[in-house]
Amino acid sequence: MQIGIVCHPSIGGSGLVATQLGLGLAKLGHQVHFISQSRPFKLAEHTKNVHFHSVEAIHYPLFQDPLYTFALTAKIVEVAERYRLDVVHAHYSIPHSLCTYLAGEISTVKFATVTTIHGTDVTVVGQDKPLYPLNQFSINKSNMVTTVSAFQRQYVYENFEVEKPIEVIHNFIDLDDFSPAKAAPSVRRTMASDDEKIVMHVSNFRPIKNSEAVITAFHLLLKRVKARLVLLGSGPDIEVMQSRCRLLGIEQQVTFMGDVCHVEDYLPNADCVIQPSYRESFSMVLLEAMACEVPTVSSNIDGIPEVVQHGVTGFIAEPDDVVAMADYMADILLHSEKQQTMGRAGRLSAAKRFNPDDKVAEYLACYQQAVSEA
Ligand code: GMT
Repeated sequence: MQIGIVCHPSIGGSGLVATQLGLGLAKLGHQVHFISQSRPFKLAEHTKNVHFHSVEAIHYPLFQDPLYTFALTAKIVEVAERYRLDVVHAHYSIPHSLCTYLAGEISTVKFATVTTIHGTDVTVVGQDKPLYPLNQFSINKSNMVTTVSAFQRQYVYENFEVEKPIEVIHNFIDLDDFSPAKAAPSVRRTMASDDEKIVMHVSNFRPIKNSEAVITAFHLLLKRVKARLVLLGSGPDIEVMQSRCRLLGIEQQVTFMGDVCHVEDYLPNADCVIQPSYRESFSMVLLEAMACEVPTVSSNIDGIPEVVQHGVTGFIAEPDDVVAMADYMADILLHSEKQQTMGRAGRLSAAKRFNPDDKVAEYLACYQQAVSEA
């Protein structure tokens, strides 16, 4: 098939899933065309069967903004006509789903459309009043709609008037990429001293990630375990977190790493991952930790219970129950056998339930159905 994939290129779950999917499809021999503002951060150059089409902003003195949505729509039309695309898959509905629909109306080559809803495109951004009807319209116009958890599907049914069935295809993980075998003492030593346990948190530090609970639970943990909190990523709440660390007098035990392109080099060195988000349609971070044999302590909201098996691969609690989270972390960090058993169970679960081969096959079946319905 000739497949177009429209995604956000920056560091984040939806672009990552789109990239992994495209690479999986290319491995099967399909021609995959990524259409995005810049090269998705995990998309290497010169990959067989993979093409990257950059969306150039439209600059004209009359316009105050670069008309990105028009530029994207025009690029989808151009790629569809030039390569005779069979299907265009929009990851994250805003603005990709509507641009894909418009491109389909304009293009002289007819292609099927698939939209994957990733989370904040319907729970946060998608709830924005002016955007809501556009989002609902484009979701309904897609030939097929998928989302990443059963929770997320139910959310869409309850909050949007959706006329068609939504298929759940869970996210997936490459177990070679995310592996305990990548744990490296040299990397670990850059983050913590030998006698410190490493608690890791990976985030875009937006309010829904509940950064405050990370710091408070870690502060409670420090009363029982010698540990270091390593924070990967950047975002608007970073400064608040830094001042909270200073206020609690724990700044020497917390390392802010900033954005890293290769989370897989850091995660296997962690002893436990904390993720107390208020919203999480799935949480790639938790799945990545599981693949690296790192037990997780997280909130129990949205799609998380579909990923984490409580008491088996990690522990879940109410997002603001910092006492429970500190207790769970202490339980993991003070009992190395438990840490190992849970870690192994996590990787096993990732291999069984979130396997790339199975998920790529599910998306392919979805494309075939979309083509037959277009
Ligand atoms: O978590 C974010 O804020 C980023 C967002 C994204 O679009 O990259 O992540 C969403 O999609 C990921 C991939 O499907 C999911 O693993 C995340 O749980 C989801 N985030 C939310 O629902 C808040």
